[in-house]
Amino acid sequence: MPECSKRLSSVALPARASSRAAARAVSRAAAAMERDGAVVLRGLYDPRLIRRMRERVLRLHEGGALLKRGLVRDIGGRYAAVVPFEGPFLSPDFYADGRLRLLLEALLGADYRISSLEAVIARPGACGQHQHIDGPIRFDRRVGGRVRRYRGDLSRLPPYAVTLCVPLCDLDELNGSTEIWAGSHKSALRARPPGARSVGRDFPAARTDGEFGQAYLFDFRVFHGGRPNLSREPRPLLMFVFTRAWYRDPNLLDVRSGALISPVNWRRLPEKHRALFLLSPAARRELWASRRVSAGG
Ligand SMILES: O=C(O)CCC(=O)C(=O)O
Ligand SMILES: [Fe+2]
Repeated sequence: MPECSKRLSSVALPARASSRAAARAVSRAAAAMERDGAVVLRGLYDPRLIRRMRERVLRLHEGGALLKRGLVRDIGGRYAAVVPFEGPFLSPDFYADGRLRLLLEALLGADYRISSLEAVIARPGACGQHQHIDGPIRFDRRVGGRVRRYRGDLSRLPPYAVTLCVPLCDLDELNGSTEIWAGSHKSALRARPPGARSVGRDFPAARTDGEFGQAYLFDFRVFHGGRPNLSREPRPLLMFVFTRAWYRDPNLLDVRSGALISPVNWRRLPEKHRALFLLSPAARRELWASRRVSAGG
């Protein structure tokens, strides 16, 4: 494991999105995302809101429903499960905070979407996660029975997906934060992606330890991995993924959607926020639905 030699930039967000100070903080955060592929955000959410989200996630975890109904992956004592937009997660302060919207628009364009909301629970004893990126884009083809890899360099592309991590507890040495190799997002889409050893050599590893209330945002292309949970408590972390409107997260290809909202709650969403949820099944139009159509009409 490489030495942890770097701290990520940490940006304090002022209370009001419409202030000059907010615009400056957002542009500092966007610059850190460009340079490091990750940034720590302070003051994004009211700790009371995070506490309500923590209670809900832990209740779903302890009762078993999170694992049973929402499971997306479960590896080495760490599982990720979809969390529906209900209760505290339905608060616009959570999904459409004005400062967050400004930052996401600066990274992903004005028509970005919510791709998924997951909780990642690292159980006591969970292993360290292998170093990975969350969603590569590849343009392989098969020609004459042989796979042809795309040889071009895509490393200068702007971001197409980002994850906002909201720890639902303090993160420390013992319970395991997310380790992020700062700056490595620029290398992930090279014609030849780097291996773990060269990522460890070329980019400093930064941890995201911090007190309850901080959040961190990272580019899908940055190399990262969850650290082991050596404590006696589960470590709950929200991973809230936003994407450009056209991008589909390969981690979700075998589940119906990672952005779940009931039809009733969808109809109750403020009109101005509905487009954020267009990837959820409740928002999608049915065409030729559930009716057998005979050729004769
Ligand atoms: O558990 C963590 O800290 C990170 C999890 C993660 O990167 C993932 O599940 O893709
Ligand atoms: Fe990941």
